[in-house]
Amino acid sequence: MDYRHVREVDPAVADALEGEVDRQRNTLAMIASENHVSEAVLEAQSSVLTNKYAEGYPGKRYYAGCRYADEIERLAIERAKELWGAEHVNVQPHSGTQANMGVYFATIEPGDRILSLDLTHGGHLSHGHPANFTGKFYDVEQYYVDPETGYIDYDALEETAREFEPDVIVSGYSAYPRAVDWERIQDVADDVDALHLADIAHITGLVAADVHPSPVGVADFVTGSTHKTIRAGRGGIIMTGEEYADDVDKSVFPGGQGGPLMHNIAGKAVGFEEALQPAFEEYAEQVVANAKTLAETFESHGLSVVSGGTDTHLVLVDLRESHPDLTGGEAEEALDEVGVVLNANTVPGETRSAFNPSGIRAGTPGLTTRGFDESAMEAVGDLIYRVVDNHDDDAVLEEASERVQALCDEHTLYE
Ligand code: DSN
Repeated sequence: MDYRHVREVDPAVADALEGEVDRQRNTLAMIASENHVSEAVLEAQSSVLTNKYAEGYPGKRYYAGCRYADEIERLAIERAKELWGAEHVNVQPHSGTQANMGVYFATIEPGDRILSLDLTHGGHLSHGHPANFTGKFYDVEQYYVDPETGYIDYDALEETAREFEPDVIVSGYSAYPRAVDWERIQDVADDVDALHLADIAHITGLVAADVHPSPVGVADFVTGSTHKTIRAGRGGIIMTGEEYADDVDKSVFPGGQGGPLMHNIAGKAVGFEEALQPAFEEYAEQVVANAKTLAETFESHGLSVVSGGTDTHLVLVDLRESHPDLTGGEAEEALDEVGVVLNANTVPGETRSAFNPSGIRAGTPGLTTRGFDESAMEAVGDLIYRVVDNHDDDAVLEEASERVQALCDEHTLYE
């Protein structure tokens, strides 16, 4: 990758950009929400569309000169409809959180009630956390996973919904490794006269490839991010039925955003086109197969995997049983030192703080993009275990760094 124009103007930023390319090439990106987009998506995202204002929607813009912006946004919408089977799609949200905001602003008023999964059990900030606008604007109640099984406690969710009478029930999660029973949650929502928002940010790609059940056509609203498992341009997306189309569109623009990031929408269009190819289904299947292998490898070493495995792209490890004196933050740091980049994460029944929790979360989308298969993933799982188990042994860390470099060299990126 060549940043020669940046270098001429700004060597400091050019150095950092080249450093980042180097970092991505020579480390294992296992943050579950990250991936490596193709060079085609990168080109589209860094295109001249960054210069263009296009408030409004295709065919109904507030500025002139939107011919190509219209063409690209229409392509992104049509491809998204084909990928997820949605009746109506809005590709303008700048992020997954902005997509959720678009749905809330279209449907509820400040003071209304949201029922969502607790953050420490796998929920998301934008589902009602007190530090987020959702926690400040709305009256929020939480549901939980069963602490014994790690699966969503659907019966308790139903009971809470009857007592709390929410206006919106949010499903879809950021650290929940199991398939979600969208129909069950929709039934609860129907029973208590609530709307159902399914946030598939993490699993958009898995749903598009049919390797995870789809909430589209089940939930009233489906939101997602476009740069995680779907591997397209960075941003968010909202899918809904025709009955909510106008409200959602008005809520995104002019309700919550101004000019759409047309260069990112170009990146979304290109990534969606890639995801429509048969190879993407193979990719998504491999993402899940790799995550299952990772979970099995961890368990074979005696690490406690939340819910006993995974149906998705992520594995959540609770370190408290196997390594009671090691925090997730310390594990994250030791792994980062050897080039395995993942994040410390809260676990169900968290006893430490959100800043230094008891677990680690590992995802397989990035490594699968680099061509890692089950046997390579087993090697990664062994390596992670060794580092966690010997986090203060310099010789082990040195050997692990060499192994990471060898794996990166075998699975090249952005050549
Ligand atoms: N930051 C993302 C994650 O890691 O889950 C969600 O926004």
